[in-house]
Amino acid sequence: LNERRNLLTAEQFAEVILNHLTSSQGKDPEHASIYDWRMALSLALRDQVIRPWFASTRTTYEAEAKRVYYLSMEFLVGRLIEDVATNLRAEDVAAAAMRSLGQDYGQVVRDEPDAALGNGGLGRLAACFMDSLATLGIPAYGYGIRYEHGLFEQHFKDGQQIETAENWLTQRYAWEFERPEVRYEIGFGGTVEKSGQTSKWIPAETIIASAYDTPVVGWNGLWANTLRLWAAKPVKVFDLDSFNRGEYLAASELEALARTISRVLYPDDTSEAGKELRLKQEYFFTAASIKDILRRLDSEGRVVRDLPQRVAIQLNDTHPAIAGPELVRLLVDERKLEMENAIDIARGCLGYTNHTLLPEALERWPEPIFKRVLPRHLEIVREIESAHLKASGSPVRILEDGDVKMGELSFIMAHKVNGVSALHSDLVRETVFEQLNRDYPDRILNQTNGITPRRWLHNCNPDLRILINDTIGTGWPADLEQLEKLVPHAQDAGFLEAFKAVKAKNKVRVANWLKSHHYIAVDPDAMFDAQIKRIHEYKRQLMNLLETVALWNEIRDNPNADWVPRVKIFGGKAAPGYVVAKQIIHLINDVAAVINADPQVKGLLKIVYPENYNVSMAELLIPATNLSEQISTAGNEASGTGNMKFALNGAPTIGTLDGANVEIRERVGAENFFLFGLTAAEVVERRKQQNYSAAAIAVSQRLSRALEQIENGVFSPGDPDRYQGLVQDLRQKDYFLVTCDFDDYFAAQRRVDSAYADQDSWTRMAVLNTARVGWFSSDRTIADYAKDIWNAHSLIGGARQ
Ligand code: 26Q
Repeated sequence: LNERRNLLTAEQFAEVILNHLTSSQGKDPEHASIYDWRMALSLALRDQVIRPWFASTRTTYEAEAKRVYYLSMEFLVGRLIEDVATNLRAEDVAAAAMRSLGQDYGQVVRDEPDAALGNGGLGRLAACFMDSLATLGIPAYGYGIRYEHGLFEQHFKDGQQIETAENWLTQRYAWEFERPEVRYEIGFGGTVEKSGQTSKWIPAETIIASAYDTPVVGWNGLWANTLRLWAAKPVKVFDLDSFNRGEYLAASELEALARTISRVLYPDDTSEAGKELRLKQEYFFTAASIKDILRRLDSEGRVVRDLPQRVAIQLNDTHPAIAGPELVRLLVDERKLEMENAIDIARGCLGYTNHTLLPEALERWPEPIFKRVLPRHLEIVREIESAHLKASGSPVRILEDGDVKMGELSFIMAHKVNGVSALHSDLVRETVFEQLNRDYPDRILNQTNGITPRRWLHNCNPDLRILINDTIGTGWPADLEQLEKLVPHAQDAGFLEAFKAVKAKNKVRVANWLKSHHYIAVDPDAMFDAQIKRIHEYKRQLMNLLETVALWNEIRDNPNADWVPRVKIFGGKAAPGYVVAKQIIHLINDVAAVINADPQVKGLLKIVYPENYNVSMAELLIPATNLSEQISTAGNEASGTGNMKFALNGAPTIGTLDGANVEIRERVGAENFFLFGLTAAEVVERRKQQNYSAAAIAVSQRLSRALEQIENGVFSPGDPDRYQGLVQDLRQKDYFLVTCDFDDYFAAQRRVDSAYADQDSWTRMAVLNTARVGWFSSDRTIADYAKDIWNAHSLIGGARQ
């Protein structure tokens, strides 16, 4: 183990840091800024990753092992200093070295901006998977886009969301290696030339995909894989022999187009009607990745027939779905395979993960746009469709109503299709892909999501880490189900006290941060109740807020009752074009302003909504949370992963039977989970009824009152009509059944109050949540993908030590 890890002493490491400060940053200690110190520390850590990185490449080559390629439009990585330091088991050495240099390690760690190349769950899942692939020692590459601007920064102005461009690359990114020699030409548009049986695509425009590699080191530093992100650059030297002579656009236009492609992450986490630039982004990074995969295959002396045996390509949703047609195009047009043979080979490599059933989130591209950008690929999609129709007799088409349907394309081009929780996978079988599931009955399987325990417990909750280490030993970060050894300690008063003390300390940390960074005072003894995630109607932040208003009313009506003090924490961004989500943000802030200023509920109820929720904020808030809000309308949240992070850090859930909540509840025990709400099947039935929301409102005094207050301007006195539309929609439509689940939710919250009042039993519940959610480690998820989808193997024996 230590052979590869090869730890330095703190003294030696300080030397390496100092060398980087001078040689890489060009600063002496007297003139160095915190940025300089951070770069020096990061580069010194990066140095330590190189040896396992090279060794992993060599081992993979020598073992002739199958490689996994994870294609994703998003990698929501967050900060890396602590991640790398702990995976190398060098955190003490790094902290001591910085201290010896007169630097505050923690402050330097927090100076690192988040790499926010993702919107939310899907992007963060990709980052957790990269961590687990490296920890398990599975040879893998992540492929994505090196956006110049990650997810926008959120500010509140008069309670409303304002977006500004995120700018992580104004500072140098310490972890990446630019690979100017790894470049591919990527074409767009143009025509298809036919001669006899053969076709050749003559693109009208060409840009360069240029690689940037970040090593991803696993637990114990035993293995490192590569995250390869593509940046778009203009073609400097245009090869007139390879491309249509003189057909290219003016050089300035080419340059503008090129730079635009990797400029910015689309901030929507449900697709909106076909934007050409988005399709170009998708093709850009997918085509570059496929070319890279084939070049590696060639360089190892393999032939394309070997592909399925050598290469597993996983599509993170449909965003890289063009991988299928692109691979087929290269095999047919350039390597002269028969079309049907090429399709079969491509399918042998491809897996597709579905992350949503929401109809508006299923990608479709209008044929005219698709044809304009990718004319040859449209022909190939037709060939894929014919082969599918012929082989299966299925009535399902890829091209329908003038659109190219990327879900159907992905399904048909993949040998395995998976959902991300048991419930979601069932719904995938029963709804969107019902017919295709009949046509290809063994194709759909489930892979319940997971989270990396290194970032989401070991690193973000150091005091709980220490308590667990002292109680059950240190094996759990690489084998999370060992947390079950905590179960007997849920009966041990001393352990419960210590567990409660950790949570209390984490709450004080958050209270101090809210005070210093957001000028908000909260009582760390109050219950911290958190709903942190993207703002979406189906996630029902509005229902949480209505419950808050109802509770406010109740407290004012009975000021002398035994209320359990609560802090309601909201966090999350709305897509800039999502009008209703932005109204919900505005309303949360408006309600917060009124309730937080009301002396009658002072010390009993407070709303906090810190702006610009991101991965680092999650790492701060989750360890300090008592109650996890997972309240989506059943059947809509594919899995959720925040639900797992909260449970792991000792926050019981109040939630619906949606996504992975179902499996979390099964594992932690029904008595340790606050269940409410309609089931997915009941949701379907309820939607068939007439005026269900009016009926629900009519029978609920509490709800009626809260709705009236909002629509009459109690929370927007200067603009009393502000929320009429929002409330009208609840009264008349309420597609996500906020009104129908409200009373049950309110009642569940009061059960939470009673349970929380008994602190010993509450802490026992919290401990049992931590102890029983080990299965939701992304190591388990990745091991199952490797076995059931990829047929890929670990090349290290001893990850679990
Ligand atoms: C597509 C086309 C055009 C523009 C944007 C998009 C787009 C971008 C991001 C569509 C969807 C997304 C992200 C979806 C997402 O994060 N889904 C979440 O995935 C998690 C991991 O599986 C689940 O836990 C969540 O339940 C699911 O909502």
